[in-house]
Amino acid sequence: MVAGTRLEDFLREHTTTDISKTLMALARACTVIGRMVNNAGLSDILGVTGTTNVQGESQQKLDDLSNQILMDYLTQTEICAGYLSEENDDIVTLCPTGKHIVSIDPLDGSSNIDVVAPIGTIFNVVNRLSKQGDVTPADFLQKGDKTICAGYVIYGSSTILMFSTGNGLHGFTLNTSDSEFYLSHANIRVPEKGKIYSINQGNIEKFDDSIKNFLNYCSATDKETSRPYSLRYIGSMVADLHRNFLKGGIFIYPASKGEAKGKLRLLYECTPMSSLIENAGGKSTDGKQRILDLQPGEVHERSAIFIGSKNLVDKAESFLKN
Ligand code: P6P
Repeated sequence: MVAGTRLEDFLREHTTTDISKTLMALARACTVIGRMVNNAGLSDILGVTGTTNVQGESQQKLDDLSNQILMDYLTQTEICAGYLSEENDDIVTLCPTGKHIVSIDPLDGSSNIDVVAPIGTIFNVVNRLSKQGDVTPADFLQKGDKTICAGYVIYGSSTILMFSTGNGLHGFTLNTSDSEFYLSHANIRVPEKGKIYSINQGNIEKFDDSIKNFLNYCSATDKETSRPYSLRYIGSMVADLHRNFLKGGIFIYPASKGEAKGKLRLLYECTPMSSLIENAGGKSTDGKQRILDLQPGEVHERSAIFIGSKNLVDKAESFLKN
């Protein structure tokens, strides 16, 4: 793998034509979204549309626009049969004769748009189970192990596409002068011994005692294990996980009082990130089970998540068992 390889050339060499078409459509859609995000402050698209999504969250105008752009680009591939999005109440059939099922969070962390914190698009691709015609819920309710391609695009100080098709985790950086993505991070391996923990500490009173005990472990002084670890939490899953992928660490969004299965969505947040972390040598569970082994029951289902460096996920789980 040669640094600087153009995305389209990399995909031609390392994956199938169908996955290449779906990934290129996602990359081109996210290039358009990235430009909108970078210019959000300049045009009257900040603020809310006055509508709310299935999560009951006020929809930022960029959420809506990003969702529509992704559907348009994926429809043009004629490969993408079905589409599930945090911004749509129900599943959508895009191409009745297509093969791929795409689950997406079009603009994760969008509440950070106005404060210019990094945000991103998260996606997961599986093959449809139904033969053709309208997609069915069963096409989407597949275990994460069936993922054929997962990834995200982070819109930050640079725009980076990170993805895996099952053979390692690779990062491509957008060259804004020619709008092409170039290989910048080949075969990423998440450091096994992380020293960063990411969690919304403000919710500590809602956490189970075992989580509180693990947080005390992270903040205790112990030279041998390089503690205290550093608490880093941006409140944007893509940004927190991108840092932890590169530097090591653990991201936790646990179940808590009032959020029985945590906040994050299984099919288009937890599953794609878990597929990526495992392809980079890390680990991801719901505290008990491997995320990619979970059987989804409904498309907007939530899951607790403990994801990152293997040693830290193992350590966190050891507290949960006590
Ligand atoms: P909290 C953003 O709204 C998001 O879905 C993730 O990107 C992020 O990790 C999480 O929610 C933050 O949630 O409850 O800590 O604000």
